[in-house]
Amino acid sequence: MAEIKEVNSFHIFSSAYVCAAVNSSQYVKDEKKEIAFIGRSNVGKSSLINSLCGQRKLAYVSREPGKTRTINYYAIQSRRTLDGEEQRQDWYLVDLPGYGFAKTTQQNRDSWSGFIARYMEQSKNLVMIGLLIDLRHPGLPIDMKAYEWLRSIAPDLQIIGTKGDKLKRNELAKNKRLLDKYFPGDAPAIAYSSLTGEGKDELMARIEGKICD
Ligand SMILES: Nc1nc2c(ncn2[C@@H]2O[C@H](COP(=O)(O)OP(=O)(O)O)[C@@H](O)[C@H]2O)c(=O)[nH]1
Ligand SMILES: [Mg+2]
Repeated sequence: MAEIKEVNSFHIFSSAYVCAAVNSSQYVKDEKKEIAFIGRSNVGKSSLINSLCGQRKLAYVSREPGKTRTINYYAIQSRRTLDGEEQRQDWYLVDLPGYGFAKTTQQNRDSWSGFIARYMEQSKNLVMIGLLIDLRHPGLPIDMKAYEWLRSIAPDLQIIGTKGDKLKRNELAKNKRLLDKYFPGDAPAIAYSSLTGEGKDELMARIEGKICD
């Protein structure tokens, strides 16, 4: 008989787009916890959000990435069964604007970091930031810079290596070790693939710890 995935484990059962904030007056402010994702444009952020939520088109994929600087909120409902009792959680997944456009000006960079910094300051219920890094390119200067900066202001940093399916097993293991070396987080890096779902259980377990405590 095929093994049945444990239905009692923590999982997302509902997700919906809420809004896109273009300035700090539009940040969502209520009592719900927030988990935010950040990374270089094209690193696989939208794909990760869709994969976590089990949806295909939840996260907006811009045809001109990097042009829209918005903070996108998704309302998430999750549940788990603990000691025979069902628990539900309401929280937000927050999609932060990508960084790393070679063509962008210093002024654009400053407005990007100001926007994110204001978000961090004002989001009292932000419990974790997922920093996405392409597993094929661990240690890019632009990611190192973002990491150094985030490390000083983020509440809890989880490094997520993306596009794991594009690497061979031994390369994957090697580059994951490099992520841990270059970007020490509050927990070890997670190797993720939105294509195969690899790393999803691990990331969900980490999110559970932040959302349910
Ligand atoms: N093979 C593979 N491709 C991916 C994965 N995640 C994202 N991509 C591809 O990378 C490109 C950028 O992804 P997207 O999620 O839009 O990146 P974003 O700009 O960070 O939101 C798209 O062509 C995706 O199909 C992954 O895990 N595996
Ligand atoms: Mg995106």
